Amino acid sequence: MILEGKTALISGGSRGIGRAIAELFYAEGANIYIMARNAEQLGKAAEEIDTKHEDRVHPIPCDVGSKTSVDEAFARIEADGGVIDVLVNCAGVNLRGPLEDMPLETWQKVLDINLTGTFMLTQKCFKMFRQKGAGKIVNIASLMSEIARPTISPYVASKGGVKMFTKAIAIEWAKYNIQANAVIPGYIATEMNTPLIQDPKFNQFIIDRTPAGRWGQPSEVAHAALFFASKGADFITGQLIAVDGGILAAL
Ligand code: GCO
Repeated sequence: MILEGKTALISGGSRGIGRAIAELFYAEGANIYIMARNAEQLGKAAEEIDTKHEDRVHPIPCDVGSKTSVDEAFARIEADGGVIDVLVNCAGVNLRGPLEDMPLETWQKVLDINLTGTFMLTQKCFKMFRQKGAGKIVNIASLMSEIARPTISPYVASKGGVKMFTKAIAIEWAKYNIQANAVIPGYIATEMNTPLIQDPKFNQFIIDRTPAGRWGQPSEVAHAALFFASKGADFITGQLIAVDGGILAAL
């Protein structure tokens, strides 16, 4: 098993892409901490992911956009004796609306969760990585790290930031045997994208513009994250893999 004996922390692990990553990492033998804001949903997800009842999935309620909450969450992980080998920054929100009317609070919230949350979790894991003499960070970026689409300006800005932050970590911590890479999911059928899937015009637009002719599945993104988390990627850092059915290649 690829992650046997490893401990992974996955933010946004109760739903969507984060959930699929947690399931795959679990199947590959990892001990897992999952974070999400909704404690009830998170607890339920942890039970469901731990299909073998091995007590290998630990729910840590956390709002990654809040420093207090992140501090508390890490205090819990430390008290639990958890030392992280692999951090997956997957917690993310997308609040849509025209740029001219975008409230500052909306901008701030998206940036706090998607970008500042990634920064805080990354920084928190440093000590643990140093303790182990190695570390892996897998950031979940987005097609919107590369291209933009109207009405999601905070999301686009945050994901552009996640891409460049990944490179910043990679070059600064390579000397510590810490690798940071990012996955670029294309259009994936998750809850976050439900409004888009349910909009017949948008749905058709995505199908027409994706060379593969369909939406992607969360599990398809998880396999790219697993590769970056694996030993096979020990000399790969600061890189991005798009899991997008060919969208970027077609531009
Ligand atoms: C949107 C979507 C985004 C994209 C994703 C593509 O509004 O465009 O909600 O979440 O699906 O980021 O990578």
